[in-house]
Amino acid sequence: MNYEQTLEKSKKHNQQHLLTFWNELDESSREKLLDQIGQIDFNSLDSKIQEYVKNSAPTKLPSKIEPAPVYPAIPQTPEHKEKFAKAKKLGEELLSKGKVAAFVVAGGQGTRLGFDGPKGDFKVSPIKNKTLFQIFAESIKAAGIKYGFQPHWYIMTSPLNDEPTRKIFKSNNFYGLKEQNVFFFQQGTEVNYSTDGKILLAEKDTLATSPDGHGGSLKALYKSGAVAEMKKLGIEHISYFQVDNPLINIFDPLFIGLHAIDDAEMSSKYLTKCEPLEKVGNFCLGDGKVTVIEYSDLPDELAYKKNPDGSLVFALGSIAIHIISRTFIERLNAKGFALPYHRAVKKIPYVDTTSGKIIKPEKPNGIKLETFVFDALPLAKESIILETIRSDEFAPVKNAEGADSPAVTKRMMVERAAEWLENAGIKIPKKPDGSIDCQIEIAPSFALSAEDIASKKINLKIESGQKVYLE
Ligand code: UD2
Repeated sequence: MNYEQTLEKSKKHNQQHLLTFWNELDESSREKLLDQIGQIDFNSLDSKIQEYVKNSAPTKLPSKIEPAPVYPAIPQTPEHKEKFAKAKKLGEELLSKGKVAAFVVAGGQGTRLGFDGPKGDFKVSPIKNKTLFQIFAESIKAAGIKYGFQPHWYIMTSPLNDEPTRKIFKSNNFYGLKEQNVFFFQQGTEVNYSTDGKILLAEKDTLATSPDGHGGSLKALYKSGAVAEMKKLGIEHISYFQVDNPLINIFDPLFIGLHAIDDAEMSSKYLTKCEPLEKVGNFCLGDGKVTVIEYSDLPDELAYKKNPDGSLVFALGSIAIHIISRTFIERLNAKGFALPYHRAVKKIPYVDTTSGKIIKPEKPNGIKLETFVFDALPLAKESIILETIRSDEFAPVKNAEGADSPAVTKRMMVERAAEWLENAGIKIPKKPDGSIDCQIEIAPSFALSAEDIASKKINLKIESGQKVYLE
């Protein structure tokens, strides 16, 4: 679109303020601005603003919300026992044939942690101070060796952190992975709005934008060519995880196998919530479909609802661990699909179109729209949910202090390592209150699971206060 066409389109949709500074801009700034405005989908803009930007009503919930069926972590019936054994074997086979890729969403900003830089570069391991990226990379490499395949890792960044993320990998020699097996791609962005539905300018020639949420990964995987590459490589399943959780079991044969045996398109792991309002999504059956309702959207009466035995009816916490079939992403993108937007009221710096000055607001002044990956679950023809155990697989680093802080994550890393060793008969020194009286860090190259340790028959004596690093 040229200037006249852009002005006309913008006027038609009440966004002509975007061209306020046209006369002040040089040729390249003008081109840049026209290009950005040209990327706006004006056909859907008005309804999007009406439905999501101006409308602060809570997210629409399904009319019927029921607990979702799940697989427990430990099979309880003979049928399940048999199925789990088969699934695990199948998962191992799929892994050894290189049919599964790792995929981390790392486009977020990590604002709550107060860490300046890509969150994956945050140092978190208790003894060696390894970063999240290093722990994931070492786990991926170790799984490749364990199951005998060439592991591929897909990393989604955003325009905010793409360059620094790539640099970090380069300067760390890809943490021992093959450079050609690590595929970076950027997620999309969404423009930001004032509360009355005007798109904000970040600069006189630049629209205010932000990453489009981890739901954007389902489009970005496709658009970036990652999915096409996977197809060429024979990769069928994608192991999706978040950048903040160093305990993630990236290549879990049981989970992969159950997903494959049940012909699922998108599967999830859950853990039992530790309290009704824990800040994790809730797996439910929404109008008969597996659905996640975010903690902030689940009505209190459901969050607190109890079974006769006192347990929570809606106790299935979503921890953002999924297996996604490659063909599911292909199917969604070939037909075109849209995930619902979630609205966040934020402080967004903007250019005041009257004064031309950049305003850095002290209070939230605008709207960012994001999509969430779990909103794709109801679009899947089949979807399974497998229980995982918190101490085994979930210790996200989110806040600088308190719950989900680095201190908690480090402690949980030590506790998991201690439990794995204890299971293998190694004595762990404890304080009188039962807490662990030593530091232990297990490198992924040494073991990826309790089973790995048990099979090693190690002989180890740990003294109180000792630091033990196993690699
Ligand atoms: C997420 C889930 C929550 C629970 C929890 C577990 C949502 C809305 N909630 O909460 O239900 O599962 O995690 O830890 O997801 N990211 C991107 N691009 C974006 C935004 C986020 O890549 O545009 C990545 C981000 O880098 C991180 C992950 O998505 O790896 C989660 O983002 P978050 O920290 O904002 O999610 P949180 O803690 O609100």
